[in-house]
Amino acid sequence: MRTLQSGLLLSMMTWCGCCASFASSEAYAQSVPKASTCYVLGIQGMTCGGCAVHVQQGLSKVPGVGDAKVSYENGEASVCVKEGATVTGETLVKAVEKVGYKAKVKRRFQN
Ligand SMILES: [Cu+2]
Repeated sequence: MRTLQSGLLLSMMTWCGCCASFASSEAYAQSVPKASTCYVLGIQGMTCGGCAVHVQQGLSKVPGVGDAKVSYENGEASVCVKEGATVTGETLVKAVEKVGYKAKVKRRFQN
C-alpha cells in the first residue's frame, strides 16, 4: 500500500481504501483505431470510483487493449482491442480477476 499517495488522494476524491493505487484517466485516453473489436464486461465487486480506476488499470495492461473505460455506477467496463490484436473476452475477464474483481463478457461488438 502506498499510504503517502493514498493520503494525498483522499483530499481529491472519495476513497474507499480498497484500492492501492491510482492513475489519471488521461493516461488511457488513447485513440482507438477504426474497426476494432470491443467488449462490454459486467464487473462485480467495485465499491467506489477508485475501484473502477483499478479495474481500468488492469484492463489497460493487457497487450493489445487500445482503450478501456470503466463505470463504477453501471458496473461495466467497455474495452476496445487494437486492430490485429488477438485479445479474447476470456483474457479480459482474467485481467479483471487478477486485480481482485469479478467480470463476465456481456457483449462483443465492432467499433
Ligand atoms: Cu474502491
